[in-house]
Amino acid sequence: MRNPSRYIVAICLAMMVVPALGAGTASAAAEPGGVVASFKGKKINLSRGWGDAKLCVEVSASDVRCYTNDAEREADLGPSPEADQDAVSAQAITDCPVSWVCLWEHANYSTTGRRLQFSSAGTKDLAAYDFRDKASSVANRRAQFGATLIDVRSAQPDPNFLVCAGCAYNLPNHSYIYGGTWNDRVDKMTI
Ligand SMILES: [Ca+2]
Repeated sequence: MRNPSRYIVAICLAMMVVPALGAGTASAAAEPGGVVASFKGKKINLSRGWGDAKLCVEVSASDVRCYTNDAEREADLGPSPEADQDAVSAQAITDCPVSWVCLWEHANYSTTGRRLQFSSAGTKDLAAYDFRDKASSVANRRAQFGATLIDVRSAQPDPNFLVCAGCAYNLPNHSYIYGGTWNDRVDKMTI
């Protein structure tokens, strides 16, 4: 018969290895309580604040990068194809590159606040990006596929706001079903 103590040691080692593997295969951007992004060569948990970052980009579900301005973004990700920038009127909407969906912290697509941009499909929990109840303008610069803004309500249906393909909205100008406007209400976004 095998040495029982050696057998127990093997089981303990296996139990130690399994959680380590689980952590290693988790999405690089997903962390309990927030999304982890790269910024100036470091990792920051966006749910705890953006620091000096003004712009965060979900390059993929596991690759979120932040910058202090658009010039840094273009230096890293390449210039944005802006051939159709005249298709949307207000000038700062075009800060959101074609084929992306962007949320701004302030109204009028203002560059004075933060901007968060996505392209990969899925439901984005904005709390994980420190953007829950903070979005004031939105642009969907994709040629097709709408985006849906969601305000999560307990014990009531969650109100939705559809952002059609190619559309942009200043959320303080859009009334909310239970009163007030959609300004600073969005909790999640599905794209
Ligand atoms: Ca909300």
